[in-house]
Formats: sequence, structure tokens, C-alpha cells
Amino acid sequence: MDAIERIRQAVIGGDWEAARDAAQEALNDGHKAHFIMEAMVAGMDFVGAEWQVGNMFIPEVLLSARALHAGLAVIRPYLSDAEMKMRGTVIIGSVKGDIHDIGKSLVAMMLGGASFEVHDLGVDVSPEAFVAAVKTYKPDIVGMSALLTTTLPYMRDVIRSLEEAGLRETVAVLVGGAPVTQKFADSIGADGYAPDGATAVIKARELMDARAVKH
Ligand code: B1M
Repeated sequence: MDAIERIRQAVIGGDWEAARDAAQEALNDGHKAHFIMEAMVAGMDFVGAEWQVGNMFIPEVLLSARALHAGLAVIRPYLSDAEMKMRGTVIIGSVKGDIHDIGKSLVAMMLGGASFEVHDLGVDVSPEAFVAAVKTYKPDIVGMSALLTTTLPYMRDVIRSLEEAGLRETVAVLVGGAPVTQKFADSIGADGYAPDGATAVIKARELMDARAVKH
């Protein structure tokens, strides 16, 4: 079994030490960081599907998430290029009430790898905390992630809070997460929606281009 398959299996098996070691080995073997990340995401997708049909349980899913994070920590430096000019600044977080962080962290990492300066606010981020972070970091883009239908409405609340603070026009809002759709994004007045990390990078670049034209 090569290092790429081992890392996928390590994520599925929830073995963080094996995930960490296989990620390092895959890098040593010359695999690109994005390729290694895809293997980890494939492992997590499998875990999600197994959980949905009742073949895996929450503790196992948590161990898989931990293994994925251990692998991500190894490849993270290879996805960012500090010497490249930053394309723009992004703050990103999972909205209030939502503690799912795997997809959000992947998107943050991919944006970092695409030369954005990324400030990850973490999970369960309140509208007030998003507003405070906009004041602190003065980002170009506010990224929000939600995985639960019950936390989706907080995306709208964040946009309202930005409006009330007079900050809405200073940022572009990008939203994503499994239950988010383009229709929902339009309905809350977001500037962009992306179904996955790769599209999030494309959208973020488009939003930056639109800002350059506007300013
Ligand atoms: Co939760 N969970 N979970 N969960 N969980 C889901 C989301 C669920 C679909 C499972 C199910 O029932 N089939 C379901 C939501 C149903 C719904 O509301 N529609 C669910 C539920 C119900 C719950 C709890 C309520 C369960 C309970 O306690 N009864 C609870 C809620 C906790 C809370 O947030 N308050 C809960 C808890 C958990 C765990 C803690 C066990 C764990 C999270 C661990 C962690 O994140 N550290 C967990 C997990 C792992 C999942 C599943 C299995 C996997 C999610 C994941 O990480 N996917 C998930 C089922 C599934 O998706 N098959 C499920 C992999 C990840 C790479 O994909 O996050 O979609 P994703 O991110 C993608 C895209 O969505 C997109 O790009 C990412 C990368 O490609 N994207 C963006 C994400 N954010 C973006 C932002 C962008 C752009 C794109 O721009 C800014």
C-alpha cells in the first residue's frame, strides 16, 4: 500500500499518528500537498457516508476528524507560499451554534494555499465576533461555513450585523457548507457561494477581481 492509500486508510481508521506519518511519507515521496489533501478528504467522505448509513458512530467519526487534522498539520506549510504576494485577506468561521470545522478548515487551508491571508476564527462564531474580526483584520472577504440546517439562519444574521455596523460595503461575503445552495446565498444577500474548497478559491479570486474593478 503506498503512502497515499495509507493516509486515506488512516483517516478512515481514525489513527492520527498513522495519518501524520503517512502524510510526511507522501511528501517525502514527492506527492503534491493538494494530492495528499484529496486523499484525506476522500477518506473523510467515506467516513461521512458510513456514518449516514449507521456503519460508523460519532466517536469513530471524531477520531477520523482528528486524524485528518493531524495529516493537514503536516501538509499545511506546503500549501502556502509565504513569499508570494497575498491576493487578499479573508476571515472565515463556522457560524454560531455550528461546531463542524473540517470543511471550513479545508477551505481556509486552500485559500491560504492560493495566497490569501487567512484568519480562521474557528467554530461557533457569533455575528458579534464576525463584526469584531472585520474591525480587527479589515478583510476583503468574510467567509462563513454552516453544516446544519439549524445554523444556516445565522449567516443572514452576520450579514445584518455587518450592515448595522456600517461594514457591509467594505467586504465581500462568501458562504458554503453542505446545506448551503446558490439560491440560499442569493436570498441572504451573500456575494458568493461555493460547494467545495476548490470552487471557494475560484470564487474568492472572482470576488477580489470584482472589488478591484469597484474601487
Ligand atoms: Co455532524 N452532521 N452533527 N458532526 N456531521 C452532518 C453535517 C449531517 C449531515 C449528518 C447527517 O445527519 N447525515 C447532519 C446535519 C443535518 C442537517 O442539519 N442538514 C449532522 C448533525 C445532525 C450533527 C449533530 C446535530 C448530531 C447530534 O449531535 N445529534 C451535531 C451538531 C454539532 C454542532 O455543530 N452543534 C453534529 C456533530 C458532529 C461531530 C462533532 C460528531 C462531527 C464534527 C467534527 C468536526 O468537524 N470537528 C460531525 C461530522 C464529522 C459530520 C459529517 C459526518 C461529516 C462533515 C464533514 O466534516 N465532512 C456530516 C455528514 C456528511 O457530510 N456526510 C455531518 C467533510 C468535509 C470535508 O465536508 O464540511 O461539507 P464539508 O465541507 C466542504 C463543503 O461543504 C464546502 O467545502 C468543504 C470542502 O470541500 N464548504 C465551504 C464548507 N464550508 C465552506 C465555506 C465556504 C465555501 C465552501 O466559503 C466560506
